Amino acid sequence: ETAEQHAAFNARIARGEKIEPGDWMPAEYRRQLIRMISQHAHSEVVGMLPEGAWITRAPSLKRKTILIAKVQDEAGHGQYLYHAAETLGATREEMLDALLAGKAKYSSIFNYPSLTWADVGMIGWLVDGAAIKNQTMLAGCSYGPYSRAMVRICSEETFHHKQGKEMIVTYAQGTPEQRQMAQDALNRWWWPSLMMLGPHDADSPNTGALVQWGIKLKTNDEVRQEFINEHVPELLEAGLTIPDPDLHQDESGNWIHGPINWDEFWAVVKGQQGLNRERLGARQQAHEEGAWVREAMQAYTARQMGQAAD
Ligand code: FAQ
Repeated sequence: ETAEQHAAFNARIARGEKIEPGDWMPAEYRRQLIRMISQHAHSEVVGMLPEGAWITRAPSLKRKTILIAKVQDEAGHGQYLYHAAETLGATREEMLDALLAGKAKYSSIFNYPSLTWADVGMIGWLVDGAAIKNQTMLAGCSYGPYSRAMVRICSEETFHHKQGKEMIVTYAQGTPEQRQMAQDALNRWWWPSLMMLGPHDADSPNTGALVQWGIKLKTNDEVRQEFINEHVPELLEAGLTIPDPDLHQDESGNWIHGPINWDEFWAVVKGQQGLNRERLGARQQAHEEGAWVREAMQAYTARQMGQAAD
């Protein structure tokens, strides 16, 4: 890598140009993108598990069809993202191996259990809400395939967000048991949703390089502030109590949260706390049970190629 190549690359970023798969890019830009996009893909796929667990127990046919569509969307998001990472030279096999071996990260949020039906609504409202804030920003990122995947994913997640909010607002105005269920779900998902947007900027080793290269257009704390400012008034309006005694609005209108338990965050990321083992076990089982599909596809491709050669 020469200084001239770096200068030309930085100039492209500064002009707001998209970097495309065949273009020259610094090895570190490629490495950072593969890291982020593959983690993101794994998150979408593992993210099917907490909600998928409730498909058979949905309270009505309407809610069940919505949930099936949502979980299926997450699988599709995983597909776009694995493809985006493949454009950078990562293979599907090495990414999946890294996930199943417990070497790859996926979002901390999916190591929390979904204990009641209200969790499905709360995941839609808060987790998709946080994901949309982060991904609307990433839709403007400098790497073309990732930014375009984000545009489509965000529009689908806007539907996920709305169905979750509609569900929770309905329960928050329902029977005392429903109100309690919605509040309990908020109590358990509020802090993990704040953590999901990553460590504070001062403790975020990757943010500097990512911002410099136009991969992240905002820092973790900036995105978290946007998420809080949008969601706090809506949750309060729904009649729910946010489980943070220190939460207050400052003079500029920002909602300021109390201290986040980062020890819990890191324990969950490292699999020392939460459902990491169960999540990876479920993925391992799905991978093994899908072996016949992969074999059938390979046999089909081999036969097609054989016919083409005839
Ligand atoms: N969980 O230096 P930073 C979704 C790691 S999709 C686990 O700040 P960065 C859709 C980080 O990897 C949700 N690990 O990192 C859905 C790094 O470790 P490394 C996923 C985390 O990359 C909804 C270390 O900490 N979205 O929810 C987490 O600059 C509903 C230091 O951190 C994406 O992946 C975490 N939460 O910023 C599906 C979006 N946070 O790799 C189903 C793309 C940080 O150096 C149902 N990713 N770490 O070993 C990003 O925007 C960024 O990667 C951040 C982290 C913002 C997540």
